[in-house]
Amino acid sequence: MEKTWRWFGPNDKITLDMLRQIGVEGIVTALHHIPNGEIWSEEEIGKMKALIESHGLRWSVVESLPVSESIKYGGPDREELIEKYKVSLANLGKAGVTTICYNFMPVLDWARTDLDYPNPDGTSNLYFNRAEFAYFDIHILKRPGAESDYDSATLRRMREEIAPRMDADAENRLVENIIVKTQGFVNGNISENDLNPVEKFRSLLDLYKGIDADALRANMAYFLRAIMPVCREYGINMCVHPDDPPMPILGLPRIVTCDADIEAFLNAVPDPHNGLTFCAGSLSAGAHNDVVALARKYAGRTHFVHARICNVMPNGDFKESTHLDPRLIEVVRIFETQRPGVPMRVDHAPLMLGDSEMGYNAGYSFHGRMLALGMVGGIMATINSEQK
Ligand code: DNO
Repeated sequence: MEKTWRWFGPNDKITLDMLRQIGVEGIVTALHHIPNGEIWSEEEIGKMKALIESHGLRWSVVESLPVSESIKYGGPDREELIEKYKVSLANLGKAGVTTICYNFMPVLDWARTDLDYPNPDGTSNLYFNRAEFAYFDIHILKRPGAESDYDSATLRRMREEIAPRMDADAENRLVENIIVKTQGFVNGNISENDLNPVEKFRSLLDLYKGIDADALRANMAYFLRAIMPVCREYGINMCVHPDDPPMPILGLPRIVTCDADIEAFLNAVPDPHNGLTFCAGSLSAGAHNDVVALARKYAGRTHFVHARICNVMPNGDFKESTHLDPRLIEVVRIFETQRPGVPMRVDHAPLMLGDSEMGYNAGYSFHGRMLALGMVGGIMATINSEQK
């Protein structure tokens, strides 16, 4: 696989020179300064490409070319937004940047309740606490009917363990973690400058009233069918990121969560340019998924790999595991042998050795990711030497 790294552009505290030193070959990035829904011009794409190449690297993957909410829920301006998306794709294609990661998650991209969960060795990890998430949904967001979306054990844990330790500060932290800090830097809907993120979030949820999983699926297929001619013309591979976590949340449908979902969107638009980002971490955050079996099944339609993995607890909480987890070793083996050149990046590695003082984006530490890339690189080298 090609060793890539998600770099957030010239404002990223991690520089391209640093990345060259640690064996990164390709860059995964986006034009983060262009608002969602606006065209990525040839000029802006050219500038980014030249900057990356001037450091001896290549622009391997766009993550993400964001799909506007209105395309997802089928709003009145969706045709116009799809046309703009097609122009951006064509401009990327002309520049030879042809692997495009996107997601089709309504309103909220990835979700975690804790960005700094302490490990016994002094490092810390991302963590998803199901009962804290229920508290956010029921008591902070106050979503009508939210309670019926949680099992009784989670509700009991929420009442007995979470509610007693919630004060205004703890509630703010939860809001920050779930809808602010994890969203802005991935061009999500809420940014650090929003004065009332919860209110804004409620109005975004309202846009999806009446949109169930089937309607969302139909909108995804509509979008994919509309862009496929451009993808064929320029050799562009679209690769949708699985939903993280892989299950419906906050009353919103999620449609890239499991084997049946993946099969459904691939079959709905059966074109090799319609593919998957195999994020082993997102898929493994659902106890229903056998991530190794999924890698085996979908390697042929995978255009981009996210190497990380989660452990799900019996209560539904999940936490990122080590990049040396045996399941991840198998996933790496599958892609390294079947799709040797496919771009791969690590993420969601621990905060360690001063990472937490650096103010890096959540999940995107430097030391933690460098160690993880070293681990995955070591697995790849071992697999290659065994094959000789
Ligand atoms: C989080 C990421 C996601 C992902 C986007 C792709 O760390 O995995 O933000 O990049 O959903 O569109």
